[in-house]
This record gives sequence, C-alpha cells and structure tokens, in this order.
Amino acid sequence: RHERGFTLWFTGLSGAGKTTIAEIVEKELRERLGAVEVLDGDIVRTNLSKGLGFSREDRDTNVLRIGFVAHLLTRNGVAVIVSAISPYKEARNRVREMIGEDFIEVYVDAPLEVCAERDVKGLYKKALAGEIPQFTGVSDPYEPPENPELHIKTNEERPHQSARRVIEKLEELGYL
Ligand code: GGZ
Repeated sequence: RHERGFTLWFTGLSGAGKTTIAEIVEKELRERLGAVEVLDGDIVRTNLSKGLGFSREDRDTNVLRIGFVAHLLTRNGVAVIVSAISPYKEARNRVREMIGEDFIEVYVDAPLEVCAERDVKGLYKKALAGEIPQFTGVSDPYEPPENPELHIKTNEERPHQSARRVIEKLEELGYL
C-alpha cells in the first residue's frame, strides 16, 4: 500500500491561479489516493488564523501555522495541498525544513499585470487605487522562490495543463 505523505505548496500572487490549479489536482489525487487535504490561506484565515492581518509578522504566523498542520498531516501519509501567497522566502524555507524531503514547492507565476487584469475579486482595483495598504505585489513585497520543485507560468498554459505538470512531478518523485 502506497502511503507516503507529501505537501504540495503553491505560492504566488493573489490571482496567479493557485486555488484553480489546486482544485484540479485535488480532484485527481482523490481518485488516485486515499487521504487528501487542502489548506487554502483564504479559508484558514477564517478559522485557524482568524484575526490575523497582512503585516509581515501576521503573514509569517499564518504561513507557519499552515506549515505546521501540513507537517502533521504529511507525516501521517496524507496528500496535502496548500495554497497561500506565502510571500516571504524565510517563512517558506522554515516550512520546508519542518516537512523535509516531502515538501514540494510550486511557484504559481503570472505577471502582476496579468493578475491585476484578471482581478477575480476586485482587490487589485482597490489596491491600485491606494485603498489596500499592504497588498501583495502592489504595496507589499512578494519574494519569488529561487529553487522551486516546479515553476508554473499560468499566463502561458491552461489550468488543466498546469495541473497535469503537477501530477507528472508527483509521478517523477515516486508519490504516484
Ligand atoms: C494579499 C490579500 C490581502 C492583502 C486580502 N494582500 O486571492 P485571494 O484574495 O482569494 O487570496 C488572498 C488572501 C491572502 O491570504 P493568504 O493566507 O494566502 O496570504 S499570506 O500567505 O500572505 O498570509 C487575497 C486576500 O486574502 N487578501 N487582503 N493585503 N492578499
């Protein structure tokens, strides 16, 4: 029986496509594996991280909490999918150290202009108008991963193709 856990960690700007790709990958993993869990920053912020804002400290706290839960699940054989902006390299690397070799960092990359153009939730419009003081990519930093296991450019392929590449990476690493 195959039950090596792993954490797929999707990092990238708001609107880059993290959640969209995560949903497609989740569906496929559910069909092929037993236990799958998704931790989405936006949702974690309504419960586990309720009350946290977007200062560096609060973002790091949020990311480390998600990382800790991902670590617990991973060591119990669960396939974990995280999607969180996780803008700071240092916090992501702390999570990488916590989870070890089963941490798979996926950089979900789209140019800021493309994310702002998509503007699924209307947040970029507000941020660009100066109404959101610490908005990632506009009025707050995003530090791209230097050596992600996978680098996906969502303005160059369809979500299903991106998801396919994630699955192929898992196969290559022996998780599927
Ligand atoms: C970035 C913000 C902000 C600010 C609200 N900066 O794309 P979304 O809308 O659905 O997901 C984003 C979410 C960010 O939560 P994360 O937990 O992923 O962030 S972090 O990893 O940095 O802790 C976005 C929305 O909340 N949002 N205000 N100022 N995104």
